[in-house]
Amino acid sequence: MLSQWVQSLQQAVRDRKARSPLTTEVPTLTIEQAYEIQSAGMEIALGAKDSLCGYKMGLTSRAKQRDVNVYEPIRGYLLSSMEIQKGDAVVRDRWIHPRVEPELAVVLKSPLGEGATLRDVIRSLEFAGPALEILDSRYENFSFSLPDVIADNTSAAGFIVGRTNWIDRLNEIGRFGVSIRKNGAVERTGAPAAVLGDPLLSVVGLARALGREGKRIEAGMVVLTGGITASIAFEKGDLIESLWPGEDLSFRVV
Ligand code: 0L1
Ligand code: MG
Repeated sequence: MLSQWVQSLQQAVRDRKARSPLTTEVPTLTIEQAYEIQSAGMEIALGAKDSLCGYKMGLTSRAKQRDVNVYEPIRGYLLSSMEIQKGDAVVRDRWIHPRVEPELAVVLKSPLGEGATLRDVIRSLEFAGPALEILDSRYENFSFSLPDVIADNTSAAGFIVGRTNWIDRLNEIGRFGVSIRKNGAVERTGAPAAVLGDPLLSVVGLARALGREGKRIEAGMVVLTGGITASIAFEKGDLIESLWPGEDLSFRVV
């Protein structure tokens, strides 16, 4: 019964054409059903030879929650096909109406799941550094309710991870400033502490949520901890720059 909604969201990705929120047709859609739709979408991608390379948390900062008027942290999956290498051009026409936001990315050296604690996350850290997430809601005008955005894999579309590793500066990471410029003008500023007060708590929440489903964050997977600021729309020709301590993570849109 849910499969038609899975197909419809996949179709929106393929056609690069936004649709109305699922809840306009299924007002009773539950959070559990929305995660089922998300998982079924992932299985289709994996069956089409893509691979799971990590997970993302979303709506973990007030700035992001206000941006889309949804006030609940959510989680989604990251596919290898979504990763863009630093320095590569970003092709606007891959997506419907893309936006970008700064995030702290984390990679663990040992798996974490059910019952994970902040101390476990700190002990397991291999990498904590700058990243950009590209979002592309499959809904018109990025307008959706909580079950809609969960079913749509939390608008996941792309991501770029930087090279700077801050694991020796864990006490400071929350206060690291990031600014995002579009075509030279500063559009957003923020700091990772905007994410739940400590973005590593986002990793704890993700590990526990996956654990409840018998899954884990595997070693080597990328975890995006959630947007620090509201996202910014971009178009062909734009230059997006994110300035972090020790690294500029930027791209030109072609
Ligand atoms: O932080 C996030 O990645 C939230 C994604 C879902 C909402 C949106 O499309 O901005
Ligand atoms: Mg995000």
